[in-house]
Amino acid sequence: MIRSAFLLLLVLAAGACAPAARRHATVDIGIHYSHYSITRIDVPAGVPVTFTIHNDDPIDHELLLGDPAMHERHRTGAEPVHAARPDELTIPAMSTRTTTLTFPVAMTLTYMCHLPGHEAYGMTGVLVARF
Ligand SMILES: [Cu+2]
Repeated sequence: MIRSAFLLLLVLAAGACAPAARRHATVDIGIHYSHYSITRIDVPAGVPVTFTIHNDDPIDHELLLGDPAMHERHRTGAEPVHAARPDELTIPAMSTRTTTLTFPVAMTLTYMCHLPGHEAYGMTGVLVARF
């Protein structure tokens, strides 16, 4: 009886120690004076991560997340607005957008705004997903 109670406590303790962040993570990003509020984001891999991006500027911005090849395509791309893909967002002036992404493996990506001059001005950051 004592032994089974001990095992039950172990099971309960294991459940209590499972971090909530492993089931779903959230990230808040501000945009002000054409800069992201954070330039490095660490997220857990393998769970949904919801990003909420607030644009406090009176002009539109973007948050495009991807690898170097993806960013190179967008530097010379012709899409004026991004709305159809969860990793490519246009955040209109004075507004908030949310998106949820799951990173299936450990990876390092960059995010940036590809509106003319914004990357060079510093609208870029690094996202690291790992288990
Ligand atoms: Cu921008």
